[in-house]
Amino acid sequence: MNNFLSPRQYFMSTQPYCSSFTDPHIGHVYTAIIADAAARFRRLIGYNPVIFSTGTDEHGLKIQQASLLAKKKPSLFCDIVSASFKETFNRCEISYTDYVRTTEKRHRENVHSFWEILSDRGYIYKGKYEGWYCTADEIFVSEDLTTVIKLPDGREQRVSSESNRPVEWSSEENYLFKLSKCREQLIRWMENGPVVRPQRHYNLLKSWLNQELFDLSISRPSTRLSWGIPVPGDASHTIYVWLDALLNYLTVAKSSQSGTNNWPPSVHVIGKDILKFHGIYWPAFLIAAGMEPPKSLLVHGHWLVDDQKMSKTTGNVVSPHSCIDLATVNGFRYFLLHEGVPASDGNFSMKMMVRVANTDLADGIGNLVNRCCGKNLNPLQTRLAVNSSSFEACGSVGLELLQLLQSTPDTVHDEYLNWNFYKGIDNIMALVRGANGLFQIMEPWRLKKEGQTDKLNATMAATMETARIVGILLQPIVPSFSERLLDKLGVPRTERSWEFASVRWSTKDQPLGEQGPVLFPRIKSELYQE
Ligand code: ME8
Repeated sequence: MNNFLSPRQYFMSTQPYCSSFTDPHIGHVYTAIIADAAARFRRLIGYNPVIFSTGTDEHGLKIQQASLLAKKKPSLFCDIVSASFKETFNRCEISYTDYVRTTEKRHRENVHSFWEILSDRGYIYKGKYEGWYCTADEIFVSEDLTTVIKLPDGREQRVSSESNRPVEWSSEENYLFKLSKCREQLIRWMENGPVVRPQRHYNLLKSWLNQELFDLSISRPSTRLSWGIPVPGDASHTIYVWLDALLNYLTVAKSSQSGTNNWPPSVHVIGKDILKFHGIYWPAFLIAAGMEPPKSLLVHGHWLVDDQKMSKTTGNVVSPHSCIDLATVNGFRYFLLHEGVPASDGNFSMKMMVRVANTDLADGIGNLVNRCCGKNLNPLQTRLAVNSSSFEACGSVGLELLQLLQSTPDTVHDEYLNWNFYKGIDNIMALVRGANGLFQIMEPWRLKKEGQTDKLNATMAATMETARIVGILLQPIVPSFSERLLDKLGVPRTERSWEFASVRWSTKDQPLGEQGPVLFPRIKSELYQE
């Protein structure tokens, strides 16, 4: 095992979510679930503290317009939306340590002091900005990155080529940030190591940095944008929403126990569409302020739904709540982390989620635990002491399982560390298949009937040891499912950290915990059966 950070502290964040959507969709919670799995894993391997922040990004023209449409004051609109995001994250068992809202006082103060630092260091000047602005993306877009499309009603509309969202012409006096001055230092930051993962996003960032960087408008006249943080000393201008939003990470660091001693963050977890903001603007702002840029970025792909992009117009936006109602939070998290591959887009379907959860959680792990803990084969309700002869007595399948148990925790450790949760899960499921296979071959129900107690006990001990290790390894993926699994097995809470995820010879049987309801009842939904 190799731990890659010293001192053992970890600061990670998801981007704050944009409050113009009233309710989060599965794409929004995906970032938080990836970050949560990573944070929980770091805690299991002993990082302390793990600062894990998320929150809502609440300013900007997009939100100003959305609240107008909802006939609500922006502050009330944001209160409602932010509460909805927070509640959803809680339901998804996101173990954040700070939930930051960009409308908070601590954030406003941080933005003001950062602006003043940039200004004192000569990175801000006033100038005329003319160009296309995309409100949906909250970004100025140069003309060559726009295209004109024909709308269904025959009208023409200029859109951003990257996002396909409408742009409008704007010509105004703004404060500008000297982004052009930061290019060399950004390149040096990039060359410092694998700061951006996966590789394809690193390459993309490098290709952007090979081109000229233009100065960036960082304010809008408050006559156009009133919902935001005013420029210090010039209330006629409001600070550009991305500068405001990105600074949330610093707000969190400043308000955490050891303050900016935690700086820079270990990783920001973001979706692929906001790479430019986190990979160019954000490190540039920090470099300009004389601060260190983040140590790394983890960029994930997007979820399509039944092979289509999620959109309100198509009406295929999937709510995390409907997924949790159907498959529980564990089925939902398991599916996203099992099917999601950071380097590419994933395809979501309720049917697939039901199939994967039923196969792995109900039939695979649930079945294993039922067999081990059921009164039929385990009348004394104990977790039997395990030693090498438990595996030897089960013949070559037993020895194969032992070998797998000895190598899997390290493999899973490395896969989790490299953000390959799906590969980690595959390795864990190989253990589950191994233990269920052992049951099939050893036929403990037959051993019991024939009075072959030694072999029966060996089978039970080997499979329960596998279930214990599976429970520990799965904690970052499906925390409450693993907790119940380990409770059933009677694993003390003090013995659930990563160091306990290895075969532990013992001489003493342990009592099982309360059995209670089955671990993961099969999802029986006619609508989603294949
Ligand atoms: O970008 N699949 O907020 P946001 C996976 N407030 N992820 C998706 C997705 C999908 N289909 N759709 C969106 C913002 N996302 C800003 C961030 S940071 C200082 C400010 C992801 O609510 C998207 O990639 O528009 C992004 O990472 C996150 O959801 C929030 O998007």
